[in-house]
Amino acid sequence: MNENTPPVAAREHTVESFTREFLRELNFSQGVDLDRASDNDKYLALAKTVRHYLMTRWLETLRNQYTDQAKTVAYLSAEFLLGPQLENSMLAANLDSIAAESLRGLGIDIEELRGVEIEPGLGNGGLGRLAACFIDSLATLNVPSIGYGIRYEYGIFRQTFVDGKQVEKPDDWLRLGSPWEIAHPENAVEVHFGGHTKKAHGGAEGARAWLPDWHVMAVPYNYMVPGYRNGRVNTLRLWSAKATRAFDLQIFNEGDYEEAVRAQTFAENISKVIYPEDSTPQGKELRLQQQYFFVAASLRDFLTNVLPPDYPLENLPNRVTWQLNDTHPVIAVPELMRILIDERGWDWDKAWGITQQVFAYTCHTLLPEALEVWPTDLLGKLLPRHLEIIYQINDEFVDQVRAAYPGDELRVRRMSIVAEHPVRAVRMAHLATVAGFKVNGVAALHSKLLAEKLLVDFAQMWPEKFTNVTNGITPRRFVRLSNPGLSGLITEAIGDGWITDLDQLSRLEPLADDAEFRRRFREIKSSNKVRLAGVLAKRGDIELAGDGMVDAMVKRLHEYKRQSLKLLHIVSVYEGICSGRIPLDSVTPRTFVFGAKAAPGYVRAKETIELINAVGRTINADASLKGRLKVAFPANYNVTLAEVLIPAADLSEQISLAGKEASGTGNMKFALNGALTIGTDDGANVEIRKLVGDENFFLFGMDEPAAAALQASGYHPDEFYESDADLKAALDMIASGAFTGGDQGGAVTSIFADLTEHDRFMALADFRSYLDAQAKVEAAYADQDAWSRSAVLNVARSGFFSSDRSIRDYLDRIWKAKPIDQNA
Ligand code: Z2T
Repeated sequence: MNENTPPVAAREHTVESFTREFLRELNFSQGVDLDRASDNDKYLALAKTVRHYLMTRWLETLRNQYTDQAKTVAYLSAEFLLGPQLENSMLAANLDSIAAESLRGLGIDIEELRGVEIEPGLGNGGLGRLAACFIDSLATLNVPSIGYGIRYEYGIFRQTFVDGKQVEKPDDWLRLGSPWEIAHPENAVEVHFGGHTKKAHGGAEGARAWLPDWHVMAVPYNYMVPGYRNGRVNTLRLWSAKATRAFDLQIFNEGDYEEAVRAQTFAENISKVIYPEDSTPQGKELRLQQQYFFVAASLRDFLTNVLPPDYPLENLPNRVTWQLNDTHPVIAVPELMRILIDERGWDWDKAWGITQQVFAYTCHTLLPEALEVWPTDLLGKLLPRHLEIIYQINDEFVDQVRAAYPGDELRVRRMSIVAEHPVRAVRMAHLATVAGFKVNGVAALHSKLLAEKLLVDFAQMWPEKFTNVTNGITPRRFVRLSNPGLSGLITEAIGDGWITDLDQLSRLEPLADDAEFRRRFREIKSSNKVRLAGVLAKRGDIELAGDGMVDAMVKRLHEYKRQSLKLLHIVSVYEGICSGRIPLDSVTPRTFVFGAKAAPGYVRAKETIELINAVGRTINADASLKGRLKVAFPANYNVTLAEVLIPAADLSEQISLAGKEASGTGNMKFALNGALTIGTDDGANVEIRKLVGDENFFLFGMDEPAAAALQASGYHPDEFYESDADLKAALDMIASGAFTGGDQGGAVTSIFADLTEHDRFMALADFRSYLDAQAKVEAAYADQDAWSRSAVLNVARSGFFSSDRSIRDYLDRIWKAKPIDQNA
């Protein structure tokens, strides 16, 4: 790029100018005039207009990235769950009111247009959404950074319910075109697969030649990542697979047209669809292809397009940290080694010395079954050279362990990157931990348990490698945009500095004691409930229990998260009403809201959904419970729905078995929007409770040591079933078929049997304590004014959970990179 490129003229921030640009887009991009324009035309024209306003800043940021030579954070993630882009872009560009006024002048309702946008669902849940929050904060904090990921043609499936059962539909999110991306086919990168290796001619000692037998092109699509009104627009670069001309031409020339087309489809499948498992990887070959595909393209892109030509890679650690978002991108480690040794001719030790300084690894789980392991058969077939490199990394590592712990062969076997049983396989978390200069967990408890349990051997060997960075969420999207009412109230009280400095929320503390402030807070909550009710009514005829409590449990469906425990609570209340144990008029009016997708192959999770819907159907049909109890389970929970649900919630359910949820980030969103949490001592709940105070949090259940002890001593869920009459009554009611039209088979038997016989996540053991905590919730909610006080204190004391703070922690503890002073 030419340093003397003149800056592009910025668009004028006026209504007139905006209107002119908008109409121009409508006419010249969409090819329609206003009278004929469909909502989609108008949405696309609006989106492109907004994008044009940010374009100058984007070009400027890119130019600076190239000339400043600053250390860059490259965030490698297989998922970026971005959520809708329009509003966020308008907010960042400070165009929200100008755009609204401009469109109003043209007789267009901007709210309608918002409804047209299909969110890019390029993630499963927490991990993908975290990546999206992080790039928002990186841009807002003025950190030179770039996100690298995959442009899946189909995002996370669209969930529908048929007879209460989950049915997945493809998420064809690109069908109407996406105005937020710019393709750069001219920058496509070749990515190779398969074949074999042989001794290199010449080259360094240990260099090998890789003779791959197929390849695909990785075509980059750039997305803007605007900082909040700070003039920085970073880049998110997502890769799409495209068959090469050579690939199909060769076969075509051999005369086999059909085979040529098939081959093309095969190659382009790589970025076709996201794997829908959250925390339980499937170990499929296509997934490994996806991982190597985006990682190889990203490293190549960084080395050739971000670094200047002939950049001495000895200095790489001064220019980049490649942050590995879980193990999905860990194949980057042998890829960099391959580049340095086989392509650049470095010797092994020099290459390893640099490699060990540029990668850092974030672990997101504590479940052993969630750790990725790739059978060497599969890895060797797809990436033969990488497997050789991994073996050599492991040989040296194992020697190091033996030297540090002579005679401790059990330890060597536990730590080895290559496992021998049940099949020979590469443990990606071990590779990441060996290669990374830092390993972090995502909440204080998680990081502690990582170092004491899951990765204990590594933490003993390299204690200084291990650190914590507690997750966070972006206050721009999850407060400012999604909760305009609360944002207005906060800004009126303390100014708008909180949007980029969330600790300022502490200045709201005194207002918790201000009756008028609490009244207005309640008023906002209740109008947020009206907004939610409108959306739910449209989305599937779902009703709320009047203006009663909104009690929300939204997250992926997983046994460890214990949606089944929530269900037992609901059934217990219903059973109590039916049996007369609980007087109807003593029950707090409440809507239990669920949002949860189950991985398509996760049978127990799907059965749980079926049962929740069955219980919901029964309760919702009971006329005597109208205005008192409702179960709302809208299908297809996603970022768009989160943005209307969370601001309306009074109670946040965070009820995983202690020691299983790495962090949680939904928990933070709820607290920041003034919901109180009922939760276990798990993940980031621990930190939330400490900050908001015990009196503003409903804690229940075993803590991690207690849970581990019970598990170790032999857990017998039937003992809880037999000894707790309410628990037994609830489970028996389910088993009787009361919610399933008398059917006692299928999901009913399966879940009943599992809970009473196995109950891996000890829901039954925590049931009584959970019920007691729910009783406290009801008592507290009866005093609305005191509840609001607690809610306001939750807001005031949750500033810590800004992803801006998380990013500052990464900068200090891991990246050693600095924000750029924009005005310097
Ligand atoms: C995921 O969303 C999470 C962990 C995973 O472990 C995989 C996926 Cl796709 C391999 C979640 C955690 O379950 C959650 O506790 C955490 O808050 C989130 O990642 C972000 O760190």
